[in-house]
Amino acid sequence: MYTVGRKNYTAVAINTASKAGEWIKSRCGKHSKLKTKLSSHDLVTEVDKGCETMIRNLLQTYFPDHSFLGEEGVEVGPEASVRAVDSIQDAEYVWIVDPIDGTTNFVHGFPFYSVSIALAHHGEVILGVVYDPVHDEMFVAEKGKGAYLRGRKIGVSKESELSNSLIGTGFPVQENALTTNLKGIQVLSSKVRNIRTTGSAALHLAYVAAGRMSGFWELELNAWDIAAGALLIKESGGTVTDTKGNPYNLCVRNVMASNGLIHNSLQEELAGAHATGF
Ligand code: 2AM
Ligand code: CA
Ligand code: CA
Ligand code: CA
Repeated sequence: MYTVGRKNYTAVAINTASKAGEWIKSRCGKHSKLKTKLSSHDLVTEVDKGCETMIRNLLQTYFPDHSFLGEEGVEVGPEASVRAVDSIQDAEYVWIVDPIDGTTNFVHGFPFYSVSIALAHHGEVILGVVYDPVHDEMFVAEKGKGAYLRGRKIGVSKESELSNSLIGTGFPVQENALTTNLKGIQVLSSKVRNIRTTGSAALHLAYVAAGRMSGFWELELNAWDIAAGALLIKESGGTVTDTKGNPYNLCVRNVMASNGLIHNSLQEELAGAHATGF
């Protein structure tokens, strides 16, 4: 358990994710107010907002001095997201929260979404929790202490060949990024065993950490989609970078994560797809 002084950050994060997850599961398919953000592909419900408020209130009860960055508290659009992440880079402690990662699935009653809660210390993620309430899977990582699922240590896959690798990605909402990613999918699909896209980036990262997939990449994500999952990847023995291979930090939007063994191959194939007009 990650403890500083007498404060047990990990226990609070797990309890908070658990409560939030139970609540969103009970509301799945029953939301009332559906709104769109940037386009009809980008949805938000009152449950996203209510869940974020619940998480924020719980965390602030325990840690009133900590900063908070949650998806629903940030103006819509990439520029505002980048500004919001910039503004918390230097905070001593900041909780980075996605109340529902996979809102489209949640809205459609497709049982695959998660709560993502990370704690960063001076810009470095030190705690990450991704909770899938449908399957009751709580993925937990603490800096330097490994990654766990239901109390058991998890590790990345040992696959070293792209051709034997199951890989995850997503369909970005922004048109340019979508066009780019479709080229990446086209190039990769003949090189890997198969590609999955589940609609929750945080769960994709958790699945790579648990060895259920060997790699994942996605474009134009935000810090709240990636932060907890990035620590899960590191602590399970994997590698997390941007799609150019630069080390992960909170500003990374084009993310690439893997078991480490296929990282270079994955990056080279994606770079090749870029070169052909990505
Ligand atoms: P969300 O469900 O929290 O919105 C699916 O490919 C991933 O893309 C999910 O993590 C999803 O998060 C995210 N996503 C959905 N709409 C997005 C948008 N407009 N910009 C960036 N990411 C988005
Ligand atoms: Ca969203
Ligand atoms: Ca998200
Ligand atoms: Ca969300």
